[in-house]
Amino acid sequence: MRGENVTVIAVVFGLFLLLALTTPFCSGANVTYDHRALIIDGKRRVLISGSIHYMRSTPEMWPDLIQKSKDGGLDVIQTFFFWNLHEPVRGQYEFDGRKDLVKFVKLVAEAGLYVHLRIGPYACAEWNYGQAEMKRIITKIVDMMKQENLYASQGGPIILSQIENEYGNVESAYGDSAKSYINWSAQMATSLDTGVPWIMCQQTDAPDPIINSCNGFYCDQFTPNSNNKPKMWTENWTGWFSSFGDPVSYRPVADIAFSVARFYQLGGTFQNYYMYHGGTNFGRTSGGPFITTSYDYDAPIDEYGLLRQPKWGHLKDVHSAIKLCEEAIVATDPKTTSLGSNLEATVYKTESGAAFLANIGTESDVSVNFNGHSYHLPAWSVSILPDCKNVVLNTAKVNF
Ligand SMILES: *[C@@H]1O[C@H](CO)[C@@H](O)[C@H](O)[C@H]1NC(C)=O
Ligand SMILES: *[C@@H]1O[C@H](CO)[C@@H](O)[C@H](O)[C@H]1NC(C)=O
Ligand SMILES: CC(=O)N[C@H]1CO[C@H](CO)[C@@H](O)[C@@H]1O
Repeated sequence: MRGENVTVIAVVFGLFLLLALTTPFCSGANVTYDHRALIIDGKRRVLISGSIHYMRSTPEMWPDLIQKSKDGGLDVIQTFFFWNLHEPVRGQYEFDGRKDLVKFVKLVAEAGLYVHLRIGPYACAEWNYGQAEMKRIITKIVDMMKQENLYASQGGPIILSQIENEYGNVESAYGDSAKSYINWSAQMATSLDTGVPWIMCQQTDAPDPIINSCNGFYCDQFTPNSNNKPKMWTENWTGWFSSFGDPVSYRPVADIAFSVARFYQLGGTFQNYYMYHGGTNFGRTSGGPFITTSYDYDAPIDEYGLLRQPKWGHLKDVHSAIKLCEEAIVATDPKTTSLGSNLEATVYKTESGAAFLANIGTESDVSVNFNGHSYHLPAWSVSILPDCKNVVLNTAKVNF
């Protein structure tokens, strides 16, 4: 009798253990990549991402900001992890209120979006913190995400991580030691076994399997350092931060729309707005010198969480148009031909097909012939033709 009970308990316990161990993996997503795109559960994806730094808004604002991002056509929310915010004194960690990274990531998951977590730990400023400390904090944050099952491989929303940040911009100053540092960072990150790809941005020598990605106002001419890696754009600047004494920066939506359409036209499959919501530098967190407390960035969602029109709305339309081309974009490499001076036609030749017509001249509007039809292309604009024939959107025509 006793023996039987013990057996039953052991069997039940064993079943639970088996469930607990296997469930996250059964429900998890398999994120890999190839030459064309990130691959989620066997399917290449065209993804549109936007930056929201959790601590630059209040937790009360998060659900609304995330929903507005989803409504605006985003698939992914990207955020940095800010080390000095969470560990003001060595070994004393703070993850409450605006610092509640886990809560933020979970809210993004609840909205059905993915997360790109740029752990760094370097976010921006010209130094790094030494490798022992770096390994300690990266491991801590990765473990924290794993414990909450937040990686896609565990059923969570995180499909990408980032190690380091724009180190390539300063690398030449450090010679060979820079190379070994980058090799070490790549190995250390990969060894943490997150089950999702890592990227390094602005790092042309990022070692395999780390994907090197582009930051900038335009990234259409960028190519990754291996034919096995997809073309990814981690920071497309929607505006710029503000400094006391300088004019506030604005970037017209037609120009952002042009840069985004050009990126997908020329083979890109992942693009991120930096920022989609800029927010506020609370307390004494604004960087120097003379950066303002507003981190509005002229972003599609303004500092207060309100939609900035026509920016938000026009980009939403651009996202819908690009998504109509998704199947063609991920299926094949683009073929671009010249239609005249400053005029480029790109075709993704598949059964359905998709085409992009660009006028990269800044002076005049032009009429072009493509596949026997005539199209009007305003200066500095891209037309998107998901069926290779009908224009669903031209980036210069802002209908708001
Ligand atoms: C994950 O996907 C890749 C390619 O898409 C495939 O080769 C691999 O077998 C998959 N792994 C699992 C565990 O399903
Ligand atoms: C870094 O790794 C690459 C291969 O990934 C190797 O060719 C190179 O020699 C390494 N450099 C240093 C300084 O360790
Ligand atoms: C990193 C990068 O691509 N930076 C570029 C961003 O855009 C400005 C203005 O077009 C360029 O000057 C930078 O080189």
